[in-house]
Amino acid sequence: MAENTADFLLARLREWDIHRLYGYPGDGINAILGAFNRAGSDPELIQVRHEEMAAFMACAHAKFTGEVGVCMATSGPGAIHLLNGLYDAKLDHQPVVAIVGQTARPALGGSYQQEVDLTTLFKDVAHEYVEMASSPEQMRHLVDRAVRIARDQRTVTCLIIPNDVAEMPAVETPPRAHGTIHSSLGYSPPTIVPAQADLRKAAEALNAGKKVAMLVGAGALDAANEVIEIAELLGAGVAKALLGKAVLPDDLPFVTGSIGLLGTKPSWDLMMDCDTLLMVGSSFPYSEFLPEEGQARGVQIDIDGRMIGIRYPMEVQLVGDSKATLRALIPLLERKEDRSWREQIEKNTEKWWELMEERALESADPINPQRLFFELSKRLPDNAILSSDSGSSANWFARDVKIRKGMMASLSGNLATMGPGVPYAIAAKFAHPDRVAIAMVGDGAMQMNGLAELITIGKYWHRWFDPRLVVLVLHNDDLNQVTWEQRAMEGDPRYDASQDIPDFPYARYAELIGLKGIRVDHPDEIGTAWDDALAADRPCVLEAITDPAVPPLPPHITFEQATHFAQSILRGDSDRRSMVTQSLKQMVGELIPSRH
Ligand SMILES: Cc1ncc(C[n+]2csc(CCOP(=O)(O)OP(=O)(O)O)c2C)c(N)n1
Ligand SMILES: [Mg+2]
Repeated sequence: MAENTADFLLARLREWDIHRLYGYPGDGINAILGAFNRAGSDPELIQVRHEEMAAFMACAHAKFTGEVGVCMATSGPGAIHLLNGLYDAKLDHQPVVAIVGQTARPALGGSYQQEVDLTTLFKDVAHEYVEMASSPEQMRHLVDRAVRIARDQRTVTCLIIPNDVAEMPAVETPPRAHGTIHSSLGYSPPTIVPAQADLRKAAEALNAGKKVAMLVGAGALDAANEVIEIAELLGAGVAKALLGKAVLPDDLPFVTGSIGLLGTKPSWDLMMDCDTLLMVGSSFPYSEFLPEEGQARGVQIDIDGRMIGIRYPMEVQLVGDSKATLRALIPLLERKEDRSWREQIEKNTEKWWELMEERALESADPINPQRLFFELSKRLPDNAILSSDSGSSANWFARDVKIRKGMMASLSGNLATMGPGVPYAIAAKFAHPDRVAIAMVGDGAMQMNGLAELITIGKYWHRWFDPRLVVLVLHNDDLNQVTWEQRAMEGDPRYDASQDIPDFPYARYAELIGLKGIRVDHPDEIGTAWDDALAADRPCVLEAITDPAVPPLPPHITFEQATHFAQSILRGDSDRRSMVTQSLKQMVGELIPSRH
């Protein structure tokens, strides 16, 4: 029997198979912390440096396990700190429960210290379910509903628990009386398959096409075999949205890699030339990278009816599980005998990887960032879990990292917030302590929060069966992604006041707190640096001094972008000389036929 309501809260979470929460203390949740103390280590509380990190970790837990992630913070400031990480989870459709404290009930409404209207604050991010406990009888159904709704809706839910309610004696079973709720544990997701008539319509469109393009996203992560089988039948190429990077390995010849601004040329060609588009589990947003309206017949599969038919006018819209729906489609599809489209895609893709290698091996001052990702690809340990931050690293992660079967990879896809790189890797280690985690992070993101979270790594790494967690830091003293956006989108020169960031010794700092630190400033050292980082007996910060003048080029350059680029030079960009040299070097490979 649980002692008080806080003990019962933890007991109920345990019954839901939740054994780890990420959080930070405060007097709004002291009763819950007391219950943690009594609970031993089940559930365990992982203490972060900032509540936003706890929310990122809960989100990453969901992404890397498929389970519900849980984070916890105190009332007022702690609760407010969670928000950005919770939006990351909400926008990427991850089930996360946030548990926050609140001022004791007798003081509510009294402008009491740290009193914030939390129901209103969380009403947007947790709009599917945000509730405050005002009596112990509610605790059972509040937990049951918060967890179940998070899973069923793949979203964020929130429980607000005033500290005095948490201290009250538990009521595990509410009295059978008018005005009480009698809830239960458990949730099994249904398998949703569209109606046969709709599947037949989809098959008719796909069978009629001569040039089929597939685009897969995070919704297809457990449907790799089906995606491959259908791509084989249809002679299709497959492009991957950023969150779907791990759907298919990059060593398959018909996988054209990522799509969009961070995407590849063969993905661009695939979309521009196709006559049929099959989109599976993706809400990839940029229409200019999809076929023109009317160019292709569209078939879309998504588990969420709200996400159907909003990116491209789709002829057949199938609401269903990607795996089950693709499985049901397979018997209706005819194998395309003419393989010339497929052969063209494979040729384009092969050429692209050659170009990637050429670009990566171009010299820079001192290190060309692409070289780091190119060298990493060759050395990626089996089953590695990769995370990227938002910044130029996301470009190289998307384009240059050759992912293999069995790996996982994620980033903040839809919110595209800075900051998740390191916390995602930490959550990966807690969820899979026997796998290597690798975070790819800019120096701006390290200074924003990554450096502080290295302290969390320092606190916990001894617990991990395999202690290897590598944080690659792109040290370019620049907020580079935005610097290039200022040039290419606005035609503005680099605005030094907003873009320069302070120099900092990332590797030395890692050593100072007991981690391994490696600093590289010469391209010839990169291979050995990765070997050492991946062979280390503890987490490692691999700090690479990279050249901010290497452009994260989109897969094709529009006339408008080229004009803006020229304008930014004419308007006196502080880095214009090296930026022009590097841009030319990077584009040469595309203009001159491959040397291979
Ligand atoms: C919280 C947040 N603030 C600002 C941005 C806008 N932003 C996107 S990338 C970026 C620069 C990141 O710089 P850094 O981490 O140094 O990576 P780099 O691009 O230099 O490799 C900025 C400011 C954002 N996405 N999220
Ligand atoms: Mg930077």
